[in-house]
Amino acid sequence: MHPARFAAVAAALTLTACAGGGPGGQSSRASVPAPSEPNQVVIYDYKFYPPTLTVPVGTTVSWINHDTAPHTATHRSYTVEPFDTGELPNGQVYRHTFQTAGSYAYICIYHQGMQGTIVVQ
Ligand SMILES: [Cu+2]
Repeated sequence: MHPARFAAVAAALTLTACAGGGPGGQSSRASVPAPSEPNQVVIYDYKFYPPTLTVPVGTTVSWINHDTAPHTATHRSYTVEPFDTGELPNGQVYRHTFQTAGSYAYICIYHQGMQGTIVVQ
């Protein structure tokens, strides 16, 4: 339909990818927004970035939602390190401090193809 428009979008994606992680992360950017704090998982375009985050014991990990759709980061466990952001609206941040080493897989309960893992060591 509009090949010029597609070309422009592709060029913008390439440029922002090459530019790397600058400050800010405004919504006009075509690439994944930069984290707003250390050890943060960015929820963007129905994915968790990075999909696997490795941190030392005692680290506070946060999730921020940059999609207009609400998401969750949910790890159901009756024993070790349960966490659940609940419904996380756009722009909201949830934090969890990991006290136990392990590998914690989590999903978005609304979009179960969204999967991430926090590795605590
Ligand atoms: Cu989701």
